[in-house]
Amino acid sequence: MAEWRRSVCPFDCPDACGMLVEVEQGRALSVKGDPDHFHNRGTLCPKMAHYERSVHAEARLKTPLRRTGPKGEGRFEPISWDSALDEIAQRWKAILAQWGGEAILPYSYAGTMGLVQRNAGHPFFHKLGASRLDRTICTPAKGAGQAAVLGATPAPDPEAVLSADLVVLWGLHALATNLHGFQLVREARRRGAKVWAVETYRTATTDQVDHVLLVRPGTDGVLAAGVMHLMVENGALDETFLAQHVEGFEAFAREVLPQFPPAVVAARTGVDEAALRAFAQAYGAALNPQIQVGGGITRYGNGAMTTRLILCLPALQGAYLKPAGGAFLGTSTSGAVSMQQLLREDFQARPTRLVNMNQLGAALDPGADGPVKSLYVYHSNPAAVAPDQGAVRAGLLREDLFTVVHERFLTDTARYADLVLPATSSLEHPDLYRAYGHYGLQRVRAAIQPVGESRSNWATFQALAARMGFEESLFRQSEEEIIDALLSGPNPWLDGADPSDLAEGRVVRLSPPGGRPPFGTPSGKVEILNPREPEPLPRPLPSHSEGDPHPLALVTAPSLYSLNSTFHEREDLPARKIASTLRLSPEDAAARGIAGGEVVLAFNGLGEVKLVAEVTDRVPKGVAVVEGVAWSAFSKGRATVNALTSQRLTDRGGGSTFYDNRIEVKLFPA
Ligand SMILES: Nc1nc2c(c(=O)[nH]1)N[C@H]1C(S)=C(S)[C@@H](COP(=O)(O)OP(=O)(O)OC[C@H]3O[C@@H](n4cnc5c(=O)[nH]c(N)nc54)[C@H](O)[C@@H]3O)O[C@H]1N2
Ligand SMILES: Nc1nc2c(c(=O)[nH]1)N[C@H]1C(S)=C(S)[C@@H](COP(=O)(O)OP(=O)(O)OC[C@H]3O[C@@H](n4cnc5c(=O)[nH]c(N)nc54)[C@H](O)[C@@H]3O)O[C@H]1N2
Ligand SMILES: [Mo]
Repeated sequence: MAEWRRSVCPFDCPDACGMLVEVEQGRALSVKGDPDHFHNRGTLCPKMAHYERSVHAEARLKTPLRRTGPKGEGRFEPISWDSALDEIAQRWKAILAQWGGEAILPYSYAGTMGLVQRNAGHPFFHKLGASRLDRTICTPAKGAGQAAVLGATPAPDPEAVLSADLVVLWGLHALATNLHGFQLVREARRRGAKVWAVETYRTATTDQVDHVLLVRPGTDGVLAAGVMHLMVENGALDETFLAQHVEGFEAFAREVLPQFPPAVVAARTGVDEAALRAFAQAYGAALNPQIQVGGGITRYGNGAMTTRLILCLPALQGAYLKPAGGAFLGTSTSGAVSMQQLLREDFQARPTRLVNMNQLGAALDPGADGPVKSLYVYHSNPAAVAPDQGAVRAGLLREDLFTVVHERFLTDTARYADLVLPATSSLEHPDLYRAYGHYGLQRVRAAIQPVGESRSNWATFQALAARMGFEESLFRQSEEEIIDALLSGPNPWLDGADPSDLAEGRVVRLSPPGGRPPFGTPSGKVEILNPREPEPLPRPLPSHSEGDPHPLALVTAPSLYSLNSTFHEREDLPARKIASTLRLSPEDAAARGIAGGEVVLAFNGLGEVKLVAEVTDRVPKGVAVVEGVAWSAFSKGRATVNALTSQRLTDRGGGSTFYDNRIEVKLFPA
């Protein structure tokens, strides 16, 4: 008899959807959205609707593996856990003795968002004295820009958007990346809100909005300044709000905005003057607008500054005190669970060096300061998702680098490993989940037995700790005990939550403290002028690639049918085909003699990638688009899209600049 168990989608998406799993004899037969979950209300995205196909995929790793062929080729033999763990401990002890702990580098990101499994390596690597990884591959520039203007001001509830009369999706592919947040936007639209999208090309999201502004990649700061220039000109300002709750508006209006009249803005952004005026008019006149800021604008050399400029718009509008809250950049629930008891920074003898994860290629360079002799990768796939793939893969090829990869599948990264360890999927281990798109917290038990000999991140680090002789009692606690500890003690975020809901795996609503005003900045105001920033007044910055002579801006956007490099194991999803496709405008294709379906070479100073051209007027001239991050195995050539992206960082926050690269394209020589 099958029974239904509660679980959560573990992946890196704002929604953290509640799911029900149909289990029979230790196998997951099917999944469906949990109808009792307040955010996803019974629906799942197309990727997760058949999660059981990923969990029980033929390609799941079932035993530890040792490499038998050259690095990168993917030839391995099965070995036992004991011999894998012994070998790791022996190699690491030798490296510690000869090179010191900093020669060992952990590399992880967000294969699972569960608080225990995601952070399972921290106490271990702190104790080991390994190099620390600065986990900045996603959108820290957005956080830095937000912090500069709003400090720690709590985000509005996601449902606040239902009251809005105008919504702007700014660099947010909500239909793909935040489906259930987008359902709220669609509901607001049904109630009469006008929805605008600011994008670089036409997406499935822009098909469902009222107005689309296509901006030249990386120029949104100029666009925002141009809108504010017109708001000043139109007198569409909330003078009372500006006087009471904003720092630095006069200086901004005097020193920055005059440089951005419509003609200048149209020329730099590619948005024509009439559209710019219509947007400024609509935004200025709205009674209760909300801007949703996505990741798209932040993956540029100017990402933090662009975020600051966009967040000035609701200040001029007075929207920050209106019911929709002015701006939504995701919920901030990091205060909800105190993680120190798991992270254990106190296990470090001293803070070791910090390696920016976007610069893995540089860190693995044999000439780098302080060599990396061993890399331990868990729930991440840097050979595919990290920028400057050529440098990353050259590093992974080093014979003197001892690489261990803990994975569910033989990913591009795992193919370079000396040892591969099989990982559980989220249905096979317990965890605790919070979201970045709603205020829910959910505790999940394992729904099925581990597939094959796979072990969870925590169980693997426990075994490694035992091999390394670490005696701290934390390493002997079970996952369930750690979750109990994380949930114990007084916690105002859990006021009103029923402990039995948590214990039984139902989602509970968190109560985030605070409201506004005052705003969570030192001045208590919205800080257009922030004296603690290197640039106290926001003013548009050029992106890194402005001036790069390669003619096409490469936007490596998210795909509806994958999540970064996850879900490419699934033949039933079109992820593989999409990630191998380069979309070009008819003008750019014609100028190069390229027709749809032809194999092309996209290249720049960093590398070259073989892709299949799709010619479409949904992409404007001067832009090239690849959606998703492919696996080499399902690509035209070995290199995939990140062979074209650079290790350069954002202006603030040390973030990735995946969209800030230029390329040229030519027909692949027959
Ligand atoms: N289906 C699916 N869902 C996902 C993911 C996925 O890969 N697939 N990834 C997950 C992760 S890790 C994250 S961080 C989030 C990110 O999700 P989002 O917040 O949506 O951000 P991005 O994916 O960076 O990009 C959103 C859009 O920004 C556009 N864009 C690029 N450059 C610019 C620009 O200069 N200006 C403007 N206005 N727009 C620009 C892109 O074309 C893209 O459509 O989504 C998560 N959810
Ligand atoms: N070109 C380009 N590159 C990008 C992006 C882009 O937009 N364009 N987006 C970037 C962004 S926003 C992000 S956040 C990063 C994401 O980078 P990653 O976090 O590395 O994301 P994934 O590609 O999803 O790889 C996660 C891996 O974890 C494995 N996994 C899942 N669960 C577990 C588990 O419990 N234990 C273990 N050990 N493994 C597990 C999965 O099988 C999968 O291979 O990629 C970045 N790369
Ligand atoms: Mo991300």
